[in-house]
Amino acid sequence: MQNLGATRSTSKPTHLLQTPDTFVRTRLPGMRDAMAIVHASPANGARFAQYTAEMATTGSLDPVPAQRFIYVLDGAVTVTLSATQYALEQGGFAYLPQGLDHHVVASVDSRIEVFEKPYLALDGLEPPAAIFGRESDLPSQPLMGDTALQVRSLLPDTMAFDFAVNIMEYQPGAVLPMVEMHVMEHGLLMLQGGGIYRLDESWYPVTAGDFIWMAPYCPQWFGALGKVPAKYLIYKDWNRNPL
Ligand code: UGY
Ligand code: MN
Repeated sequence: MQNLGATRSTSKPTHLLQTPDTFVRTRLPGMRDAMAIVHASPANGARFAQYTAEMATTGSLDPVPAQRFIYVLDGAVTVTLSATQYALEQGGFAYLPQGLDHHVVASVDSRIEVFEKPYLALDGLEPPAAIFGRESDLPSQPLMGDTALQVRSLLPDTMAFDFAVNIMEYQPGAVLPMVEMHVMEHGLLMLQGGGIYRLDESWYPVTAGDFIWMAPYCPQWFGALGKVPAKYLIYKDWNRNPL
């Protein structure tokens, strides 16, 4: 049917909902045979960058002057650090510290979620080293005692990290136990299922493939709907002085 100009996507000062029908691809410096859908960046008020990189087989990403976290959505990539290669498949992830020379190369046609943020050093703390892992190898914890809402932290919970990337999984009908309002900002990609996201004074139906950015202090709440668990990948800045 002809496009009639309707979409669930919306851009507000406190939040952004970006649905796949509005995705526009762009090339970024250091990308070969790959395109980016940039979801969040300083252009919309975020203090980090988040994009989905769609990579053809042998397509690659060069390092950027920031920390980088990647999560494999589909396909498989190899991360090369000087002499060592790390293979990541769906659900695999890597934390790559700022200044670490590395290359990300797609072994097959792949989609990866990329987060980039300038590192905020803390006096007396060694910056973190590179980390490679797999979502399925990590334990999950119930959120505030609710076993129907499980949180998996992909990065260690230490002050050396100035951001976190977590996976939150809600059984159908599970809800965030409170409306949150906090200093941290979020970048969120719906991986599976769906539900209703409250952002500020609006309630949005959301589903797998949608992206949400939440500014600091944006009131937020989620309730899972449907027959499969709802699952999202969520970034937040933290562990640093708010001044
Ligand atoms: O970590 C968080 O702040 C998380 N509970 N927020 C959210 O799911 N919107
Ligand atoms: Mn939150």
